[in-house]
Amino acid sequence: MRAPRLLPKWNIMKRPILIHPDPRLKKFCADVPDISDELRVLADDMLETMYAAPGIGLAAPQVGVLQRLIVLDCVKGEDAKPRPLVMFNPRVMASSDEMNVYEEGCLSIPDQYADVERPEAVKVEWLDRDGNMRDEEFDGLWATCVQHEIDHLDGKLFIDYLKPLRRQMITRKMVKLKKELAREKA
Ligand code: K1U
Ligand code: ZN
Repeated sequence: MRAPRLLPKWNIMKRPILIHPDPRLKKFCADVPDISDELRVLADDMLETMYAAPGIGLAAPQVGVLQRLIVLDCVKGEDAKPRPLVMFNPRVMASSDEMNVYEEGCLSIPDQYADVERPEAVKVEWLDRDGNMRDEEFDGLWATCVQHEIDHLDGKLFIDYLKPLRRQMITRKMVKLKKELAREKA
């Protein structure tokens, strides 16, 4: 299944989303030592930014914060009840042997999609916004999304799974897009 066209609405974003290539998207992020009110505000801002984009996930480095925080909500359908998840220091504790291919997109790589193979199901452990340890097993789109977001915390993008030529082509397109956006802003 292909995700809808991704062109973030720059002017109404609570936190602007960094576009690849950007050195901050390649950095390994540090664990969050304590969950402060400032981090809870960041998590709320990230959820607002994700829903506005629209997207199904967002990682802190995508808004320029190099800490281990992700948000996601993969509930499908406009009438369905949202399920916003905030995960501090998320860790994959176990992965299924069974694999799944999904055509992924990324809010930091607008309008580019590619098939990526990942474990079909993962067990993830994290700290919630109140500092409680949580764990859950995810499958399907939730599993794909949580793995994509945790990759962001390790400085890894979905294009890093592609052959070098395809990755270079996408990167060149993004360099061009960033130049166009900078010209529009000037
Ligand atoms: O991390 C990100 O950049 C967010 C990304 C998450 C993701 C998408 C697809 C597979 C794995 C992870 C997105 O949300 S891209 C937007 C998107 O997929 C979507 C947007 C609106 C409705 C449905 C999907
Ligand atoms: Zn992404």
